[in-house]
Amino acid sequence: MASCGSSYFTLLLVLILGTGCEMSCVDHFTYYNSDCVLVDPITFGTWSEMRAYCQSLHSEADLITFPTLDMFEYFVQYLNNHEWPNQVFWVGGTDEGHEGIWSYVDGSLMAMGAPYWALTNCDGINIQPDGNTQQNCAALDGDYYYYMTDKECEYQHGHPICYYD
Ligand SMILES: [Ca+2]
Ligand SMILES: [Ca+2]
Repeated sequence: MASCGSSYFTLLLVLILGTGCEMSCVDHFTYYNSDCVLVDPITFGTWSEMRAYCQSLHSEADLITFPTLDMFEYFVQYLNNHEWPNQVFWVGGTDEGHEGIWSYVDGSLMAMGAPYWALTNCDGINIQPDGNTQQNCAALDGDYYYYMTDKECEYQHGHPICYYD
């Protein structure tokens, strides 16, 4: 008969293994909280191409969305902490077809203004998005310290941040 100690140990082991199973991410994805994320600085293309790329990797994957400020700030800091040259990473947000109303690919509205969107100049007045109908896709742009910008959806050198939960 098992002692209290070994029962406790077995329970602990089950909990750990159980959590491990829930948290397994497909290839190349890593954990963010209990979800799976892939920041890919190698693959690049237009917003639509990179969205399709994410969707091809896992049935529930899509370009990343930021339901919380904590999550947004985590990824801004993550990108700024890398020593790669300034790059553009696509976010799953757009105002295509409904100019000025920015929504995520899951249908939720994007938060506007600071601290999400980048300042265009140092004057602290002009803030992204600033591209009107010319720029309808959201990105984290190294030229703006990886804060949010609107870019031309057809810009061909955006990298994907894929995400699923
Ligand atoms: Ca626009
Ligand atoms: Ca812009």
